[in-house]
Amino acid sequence: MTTAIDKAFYDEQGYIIIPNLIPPETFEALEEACERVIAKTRSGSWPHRRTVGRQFPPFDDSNPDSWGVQHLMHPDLDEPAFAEWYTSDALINVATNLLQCNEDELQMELSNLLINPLEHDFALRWHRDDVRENATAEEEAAALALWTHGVQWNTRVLYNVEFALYEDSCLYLIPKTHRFPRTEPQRAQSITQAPPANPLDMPGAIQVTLQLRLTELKYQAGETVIYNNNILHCGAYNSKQRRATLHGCMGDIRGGSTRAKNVLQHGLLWMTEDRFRDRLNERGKRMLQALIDMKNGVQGDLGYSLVNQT
Ligand SMILES: O=C(O)CCC(=O)C(=O)O
Ligand SMILES: [Fe+2]
Repeated sequence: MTTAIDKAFYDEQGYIIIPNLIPPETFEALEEACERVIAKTRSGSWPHRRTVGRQFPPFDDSNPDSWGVQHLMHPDLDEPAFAEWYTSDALINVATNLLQCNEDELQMELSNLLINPLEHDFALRWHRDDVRENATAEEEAAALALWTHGVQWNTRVLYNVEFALYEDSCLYLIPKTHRFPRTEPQRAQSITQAPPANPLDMPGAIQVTLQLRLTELKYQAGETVIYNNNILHCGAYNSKQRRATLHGCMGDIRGGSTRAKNVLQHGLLWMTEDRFRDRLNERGKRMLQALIDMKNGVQGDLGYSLVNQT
């Protein structure tokens, strides 16, 4: 697949929409795999999930309702479609273009799925994934300057025509805030741990909508927003609106250990096991080795990027 990627737009705005990041021949397998892991998560047989009531890692078991499935490539889920897509030409091409690196420099990171909670609407506060809300403007500027060695994505999976009307409109972000500390009004609305009543009250905020698009009489599968996850963003989850959105990230090794806390806080010990490595293709194995090297290069427990509301 050759999608023209407007890197200049991404660098300036901090996000970019890509219409078709899932190759049509792999779509069905990916969609079916999503349905199965969602069912396991909802029934309680898959314990690694994002719990309603917890905005950030560590997630716990305090609520039976979920807004995400963690660790899609975990061997215990036994769904090879996820690793196949994670290492697909489509995704790798986008990552190497936006990171301006070689394929050999890519680092495997997170592979999760965002789903709608069933019982309650839920929301995340305005945040940057790896900069705390009480950071000073100087601390923000320093953290943002380092944050150029990774891409994060939300890729909408639902394809069935009956779901064609269901958009994913959960993500809000403020373009360009991956480059600048917050303005005073933005700071005032993001210093709190509480989610906003209306995300669009935030100065400069836009709502991102991922749809199933029909162009030239063909459905474009996997509409995606790629974003710098230190852009100021939030999420609002409607329990009535079906969501199945691949949510993951990838880094490049030139970032050294800058991404370690953000990534390792999700609990990635299982990725160091041979039984995971053995299931990957050669490209996947190389990317995994980069993650393991990063993990081995950091001392002790790095803790968590953000604090949950108590
Ligand atoms: O739900 C989303 O689209 C965003 C999730 C998010 O911001 C996060 O997990 O930190
Ligand atoms: Fe986030």
